[in-house]
Amino acid sequence: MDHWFPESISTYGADVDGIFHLIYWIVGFWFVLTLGVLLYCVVRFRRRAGVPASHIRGERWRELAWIVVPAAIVLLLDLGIDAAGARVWDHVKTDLPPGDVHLAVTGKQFEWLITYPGPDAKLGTADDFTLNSQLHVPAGKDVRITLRAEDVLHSFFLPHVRLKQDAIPGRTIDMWFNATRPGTWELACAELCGFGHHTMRGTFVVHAPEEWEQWIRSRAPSA
Ligand SMILES: [Cu+2]
Repeated sequence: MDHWFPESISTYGADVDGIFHLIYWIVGFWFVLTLGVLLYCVVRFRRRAGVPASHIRGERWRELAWIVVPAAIVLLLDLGIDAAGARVWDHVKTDLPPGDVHLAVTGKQFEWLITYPGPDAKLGTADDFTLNSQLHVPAGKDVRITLRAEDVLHSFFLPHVRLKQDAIPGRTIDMWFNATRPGTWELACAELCGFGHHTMRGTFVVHAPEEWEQWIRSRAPSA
């Protein structure tokens, strides 16, 4: 079933996919089961010539059990999904590591402004530089991104990393990921943000660690 998804290249990608599959199989099982029972009853108890309908008076406790027992099972399964989901949510969205590399990203109509710290690895200094919709990171490092929006809602989306975060005007939101596989992937805006929304598709390059320093130095403004 993994062919539904783009390749996963982040440390937590498999955890996020695991939650999807957990929900998929639980909901899928109940869907098939309930529709199966329904179809069975439709066929088994259909009207037939010469067979009179039987009169059933009903039994309160048995009927209650039909409702209460499946409801309890579904509730327990839901609590299981919540517990598993909360574990992954905390790891991805709540317990942010400080980050080996820190970038600032601003979404605006219609591009991502991505500010890099330059060779000194510090944001807010003279060697910072900004690129349009080109996200570069080193492989195997915790990347921390401070996200803002300049005008309307956008959504910063790295499908291969399994990271999606809304960018909200007036708010500063931190997020993180660790991309393990070098290559060129996709950066997208996942919130319909206006007429040029589709042009917010950018490139996302994961550099091998030894290439990274060199890349940062080659792009930094010469002092
Ligand atoms: Cu957008």
